Amino acid sequence: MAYSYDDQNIFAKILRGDIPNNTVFENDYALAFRDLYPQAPDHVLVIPKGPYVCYDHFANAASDAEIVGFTRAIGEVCKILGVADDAGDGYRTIANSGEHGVQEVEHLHVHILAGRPLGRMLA
Ligand code: D5M
Repeated sequence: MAYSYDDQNIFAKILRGDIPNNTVFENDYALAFRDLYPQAPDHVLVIPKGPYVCYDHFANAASDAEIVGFTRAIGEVCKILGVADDAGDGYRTIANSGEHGVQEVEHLHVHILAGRPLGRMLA
């Protein structure tokens, strides 16, 4: 079944400039901004600019350019946060999807958490 995208979700409004955000990085295909309710000293959300609900939607429907641009944005944010390469202390990426993934906002977003030991977490 295809995904239906609700363009009234909060991240669509951020992309349209209807509500403000604390931007960390932007390119043609992605926007990265600080999470409003940070769970770590650095907590950044990276979203594609296209209308994708979750990761599998994006991975299956987005163009190669969108996928590359989005992935590069994650790499750039890691550099900006100082967690890229061997020099950094590490970080965690999470993309919650659907009901079981407890996804609140139905526009794909990858969380990047850094700045403290994050503990072991697989679920
Ligand atoms: O996470 C959704 C995340 O989105 C959650 O960590 C809060 C964050 N959030 C909600 N509204 C905003 C705004 N306006 N700016 C920044 N961050 C926001 P999920 O993975 O869907 O549970």
